[in-house]
Amino acid sequence: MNGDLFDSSLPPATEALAAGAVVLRSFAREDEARLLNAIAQVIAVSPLRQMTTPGGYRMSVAMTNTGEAGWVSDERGYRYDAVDPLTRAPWPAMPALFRGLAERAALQAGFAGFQPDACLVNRYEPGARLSLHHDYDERDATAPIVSVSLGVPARFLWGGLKRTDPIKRVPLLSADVVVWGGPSRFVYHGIAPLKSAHHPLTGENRFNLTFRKAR
Ligand code: MD3
Ligand code: FE
Repeated sequence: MNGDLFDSSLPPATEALAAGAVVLRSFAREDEARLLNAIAQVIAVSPLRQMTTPGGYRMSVAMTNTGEAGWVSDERGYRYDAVDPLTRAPWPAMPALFRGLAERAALQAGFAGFQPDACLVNRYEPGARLSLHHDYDERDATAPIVSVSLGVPARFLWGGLKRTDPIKRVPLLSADVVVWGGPSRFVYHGIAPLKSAHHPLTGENRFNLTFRKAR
């Protein structure tokens, strides 16, 4: 029973979601509190803000960035910019803790040498959602995207390469890390409206970090 060297009753450390997509459950557990502290420091410099889509809608998710490049959206479109349009200063430098976690997660998923230059910070309050989209503003299509979930659980919506492909729902819990590369890099995805819940470190909120190689 318990004498097995590899106890098959334990959940796998890495679980393949689809080709190129790997879930590392609880991968950020030991860093959770420090990651949230680092997020607070980033927000003190480049505040969270609800951006406007090119179609004129105000996003329910509040965002900021760290790194040499930051993702921005306004009525002119989506792009990466070295300067925060709100502060007119460069985005805060990517904390070493962020970078190290992203590199280790990518390596574990089979992407050695991942060097993110952008980290988008998303904050979900109850009811906030991210509608179905795909991320194709990044120049290097061979680099994966690494995402880190913190706080209140979310339901990740996982589609296919076409907007009309069927959608799976995958729970993402605090400290879960997902690496999206290869054929999964350009799938449609989103986050269902956040349910009211409480997390000891984030209260009602969920934070998500996405590490990208933007340029
Ligand atoms: C799959 N963020 O910032 S993380 C985004 O939880 C974004 O805030 C969501 O989608 C969030 O663009 C989902 C998971 C994620 C992020 C980027 C992906 C999955 C992805 C890019 C390609 C494929
Ligand atoms: Fe996305």
